[in-house]
Amino acid sequence: MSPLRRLAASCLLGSTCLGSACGGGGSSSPTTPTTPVAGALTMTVDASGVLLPKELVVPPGSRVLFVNQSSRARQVSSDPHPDHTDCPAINQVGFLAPNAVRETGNLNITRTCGIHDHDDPTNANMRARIVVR
Ligand SMILES: [Cu+2]
Repeated sequence: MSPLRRLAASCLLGSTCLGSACGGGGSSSPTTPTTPVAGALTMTVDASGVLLPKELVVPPGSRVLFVNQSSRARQVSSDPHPDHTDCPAINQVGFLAPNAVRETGNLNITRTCGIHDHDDPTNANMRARIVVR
């Protein structure tokens, strides 16, 4: 069996198909996924209303998917509240209905981007940050 075929076979059988062996996860890919994929740059509001992870480190030029698994709508915004000027690309997510998935713009500037729910700005559960570096 060729090495290539063995790779393919192990990917079908194994649970470790997220590594470089199976490709497709290249950071240079310009494709924009429409559904969250394991290993993708994703932040999720879980069912209990907690935005996770609390810190996500991404390279410049990245986009991050926001997924709302909670039962109420969110207004995903860059810090500082209420001006939202630190990382305007995050404001592109904006209104996020329950079960909605939306994407930031390109996070081109290396800096730390605080995130909050503009409709609930003091809710610590909805605070997190993206570190662009
Ligand atoms: Cu705000």
